[in-house]
Order: sequence, then structure tokens, then C-alpha cells
Amino acid sequence: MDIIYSETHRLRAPKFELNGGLLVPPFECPERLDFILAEAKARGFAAPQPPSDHGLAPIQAVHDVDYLDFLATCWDAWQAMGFKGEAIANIFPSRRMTRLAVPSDIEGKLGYYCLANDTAISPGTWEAAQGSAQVALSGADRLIAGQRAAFALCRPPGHHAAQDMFGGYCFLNNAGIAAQHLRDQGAARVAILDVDFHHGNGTQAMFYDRPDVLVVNLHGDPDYAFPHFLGGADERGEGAGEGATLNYPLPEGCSFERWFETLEIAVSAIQAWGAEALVVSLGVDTYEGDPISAFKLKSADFTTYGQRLGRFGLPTLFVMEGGYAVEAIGVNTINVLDGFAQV
Ligand code: 5XA
Ligand code: ZN
Repeated sequence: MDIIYSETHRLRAPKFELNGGLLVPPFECPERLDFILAEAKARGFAAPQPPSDHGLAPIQAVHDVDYLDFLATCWDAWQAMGFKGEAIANIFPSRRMTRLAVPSDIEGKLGYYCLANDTAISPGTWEAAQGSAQVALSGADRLIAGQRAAFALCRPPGHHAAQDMFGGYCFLNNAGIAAQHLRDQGAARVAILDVDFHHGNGTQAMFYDRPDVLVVNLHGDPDYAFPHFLGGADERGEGAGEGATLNYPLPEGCSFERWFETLEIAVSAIQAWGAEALVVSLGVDTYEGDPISAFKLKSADFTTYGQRLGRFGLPTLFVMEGGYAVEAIGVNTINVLDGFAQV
């Protein structure tokens, strides 16, 4: 299985994350990918390959142009104000603040496009986000060329990023961009299966009214888990997309047995829907040792579910999302890919 990877991810290196009322070193850090690459090498995977440049057009296919312009210019505009720290939003168009015009002031703009102030914009963020999207697009190209599977080792991650919103460490929705690319290159029906602990609100929003991309999430119930305001079982798509969104919220402390039963239900639904290609939003923060999540999967469980996805038999693009137990992220991620490849 080809692994696609770009060094541009290192440009995304903010110093701070707002967590528990403190500015702490970000959980989503460059070292995550070093552990994954080291484990891939140790387990005999071929050296990672660089992405090819697809430009902005396939990114603009799912993200709003004004939002992309904001991402491209935010850091310079923030600095021009004389602010000394990283760009962290502090005001939002929340309920009863319904004037939805985009402010020209950068502080207003930042809040307008932000969904969670856990995510600072820092120098190099835009360049890293674009590189990450190119990694996903190049992974999708492998499927278009007829390969059975590919692993897009994306960073920053993407599944919280909506058409015009960043947060939850995400800026561009890599899985969504790849799914749209697969559609544009001829796949009639593409499914996105999101197995990250957190609900992929951005991916859901992006395809909510579309019948051609099925979005399926297994995740911590939003009642207790980030992103809190999307991901209920009753959200099933709208208009032409009615029925093409499926949510399986799961309880705090969810065991692998319960999680895997739910995966079986999700896989059956994808099969019945008739997907031609599968994009897996691969977050390994379902691991029992993850510092910001609440499921109980053990390292061996990642192999088991990788094998199940392998037996499923669809052309499959794995796109890296979350996972913050850095000492285990390599083993857990490669276990999924190895399990898949064993079948
Ligand atoms: O999948 N999403 C994540 O892992 C990020 C969650 C951010 C919580 N502040
Ligand atoms: Zn996550």
C-alpha cells in the first residue's frame, strides 16, 4: 500500500492550544507523524511518496472561495494588527448574534470562520493545510489508477473543517476533498467512513444535501464529546441527501466489542448503499490511552478492524485524522493498514 506524505506538515507548529482554561502545547503536533512513519518503516512498508500538486481547484470544489482567502491571509492580517500571540478566536456568531455579515476586521473574521477556539492559526498553517490536501488528493489518484488502497498521511487533519469553518485542529477537509476528487474522476457513489473518536461535523456538513456521497460516523455521543453540536443519530441528511448521512453515537468508555458491532452495522449500510469507493477518515483516538478521548480500544483491536475493512473489498483510501497518544499512534495506525493488507 502506498503511503503519501509531505514534509510541509511541519509548517503547522503552533505553540499553544486553549484547553481546560490553559494555553498548553498542542496535542496535534508534528511528532505524531514521525511515530507513524517510524512504525511503517519498521513493519516493512515502502518509503512514503510525495504528493503531486493539484492546485487549488479540487479544494475549491468543496470549500468556499471566501473562506480559502481568509485562511490564506489570516496570519498576515493578524500580525498587521500588532498582536503578539497566535491567532485565537474570541468572538463568534453564536445564538442571538445573528448578523451574519463577514466583518472586515481580522478579529471578527477569525470568529466568523472558527468553530472552536482550541485551534490557533500560526505562521505556515495555510501552507501546511494545502500540503495536507494535496496528500489526500494524491492518495485518491492511486485509487483512480486502479490500486486497491492507499494511505494519505495527512497533517493537519481535516474532518472538522466545513465548507467555511475551521477548528478541532482542522482547516481543509482532506477526506471530503478526496471524495469529491474521486467523484470528479468518475466514481458514481463514494462513501466516507469516519472512525475517529470525534464526530466529523465538517464532512457531514459538506455533503449533507447530496445523494452521491454517503457520510457515516462512529463517534463519541455529542452529549459528552467534542464537537458537541452535531452528530446525533437523528441527523440523516436533507433534501436529495436524505438517508445519505448515518450517525452512530457511542457511550463514554465504549468497549471494542460494542464499537465493532457498530462497525458491522455501518459496513452493511455502506454495502447496501452501493459505494464504488471508500474513504476512511482514520482517527486512532479511539485508543484506550488517548489523552482527549473516551473509548477503550486496545492496539490489537486496530488490526482486527483493519482486517474487517480489508474483507469489505472496496477500493479504500485511508486519510489520517486524530490520535494523540503519540507513543502508540504509530502502532495503532499501522495495525489498521497491516490488518487491511493481510486480507
Ligand atoms: O477528531 N478531532 C480531534 O481529534 C480534535 C478534537 C479537538 C478537541 N478540542
Ligand atoms: Zn478525533
